[in-house]
Amino acid sequence: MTKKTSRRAFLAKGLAAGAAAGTANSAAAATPDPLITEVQPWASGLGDGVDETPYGLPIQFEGDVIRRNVEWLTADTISSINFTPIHALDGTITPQGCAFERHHSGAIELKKEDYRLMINGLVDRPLVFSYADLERFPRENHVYFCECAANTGMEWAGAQLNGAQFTHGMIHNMEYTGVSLRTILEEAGLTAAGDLKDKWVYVEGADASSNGRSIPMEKALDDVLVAFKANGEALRKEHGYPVRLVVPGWEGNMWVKWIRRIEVMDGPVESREETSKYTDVLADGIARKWTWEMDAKSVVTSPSPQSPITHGKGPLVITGLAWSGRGAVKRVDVSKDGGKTWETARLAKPGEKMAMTRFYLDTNWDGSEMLLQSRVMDETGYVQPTKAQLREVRGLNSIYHNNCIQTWLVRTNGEAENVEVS
Ligand SMILES: Nc1nc2c(c(=O)[nH]1)N[C@H]1C(S)=C(S)[C@@H](COP(=O)(O)O)O[C@H]1N2
Ligand SMILES: [Mo]
Repeated sequence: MTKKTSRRAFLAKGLAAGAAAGTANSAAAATPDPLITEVQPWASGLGDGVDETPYGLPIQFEGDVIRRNVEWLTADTISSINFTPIHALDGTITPQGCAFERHHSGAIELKKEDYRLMINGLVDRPLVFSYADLERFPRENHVYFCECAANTGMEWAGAQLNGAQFTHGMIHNMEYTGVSLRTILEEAGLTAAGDLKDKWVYVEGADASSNGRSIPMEKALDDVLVAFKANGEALRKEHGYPVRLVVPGWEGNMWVKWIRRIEVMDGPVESREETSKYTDVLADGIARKWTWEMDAKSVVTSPSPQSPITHGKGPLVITGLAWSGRGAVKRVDVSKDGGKTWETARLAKPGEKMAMTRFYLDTNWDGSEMLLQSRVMDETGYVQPTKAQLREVRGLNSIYHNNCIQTWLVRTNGEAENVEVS
């Protein structure tokens, strides 16, 4: 009850401030607005027929909501990375059309009819599945984020890329449909493997890079999915059509696309992707490995460098995304003064395990400079660290697994910039 009253009072105050600040509003009242008084072209003729776009694309005015590259990071389009426009999206589901892509040897085109998935190694009976075979197993639906371990990796040494898309856009969050890996492994039979505790699976893709990774059996039997749909439709070619692995909460590199083989083994392979890559060199030169889980992380997506404040002072919606590879997001705090004081943000929905959570701070901007930050806490009690805290433990040699608190300097004119606070 009291909550409701104070919220209404807040809105009334906010709107009054907005009207007082906005000269545009009073001008519109004095001079007739042709958008209201004149019949517009879109109202004086027919619109497009329903058959014009059998498969729809966004309207032309949304041309900003596209994947982008960082020139110096993408030498060619074969071994490539591009970024999700998180600054321009809301909610939590990433449309496939603008979701980031990371390929080690380009995106391959593989027909369903040509698709095969082999299960071999320490199984009772090695099996090969066609796509049609996979469709006959019981299916599951889950929303999960997929974050490249290199997301935010360019920010270790200092604030570098000017936009949430570039600092935090190696992530997408989709609803996957697929068969649990457990079901498929059990179909092949695991008694031959003996004690499952020390067993692993090695997963590889059908592309030339194969992107092979070792996954401990405990995870393989827990929540890993062999997925063939994302957001209700077939995977896009670039996301692994027709079938990819979904490894909830774990680094994107393990989400093998165009998955063709799963071998049950009695140890990890120690492949390229888990030794020379996706390990973290610490200050003393020793590298961490098996850093599978994505640590809890959050970022303010608006206002941000690509999404400045354009309406002046008054009511302001601060919003962003939070996620954790160890479970659900519990709480997100927002700071306007570089981490000195914090306000708890509103979660659009209660956090879900290994899925993105949208947060909002409905506030009133007085027009002064802000050092905007967000800080997530997950259900394990883990709190997102500052950059200084992370550097203290990890040094400056790292690329992967940078989950530090991000700071945007918002200027009095509403423009924002990537900065660091000490
Ligand atoms: N077969 C195969 N799987 C792959 C890759 C690849 O190059 N080949 N890239 C990996 C990396 S590093 C990441 S971050 C994710 C990215 O998935 P996406 O392209 O669907 O965003 O796929 C992973 N799976
Ligand atoms: Mo990645």
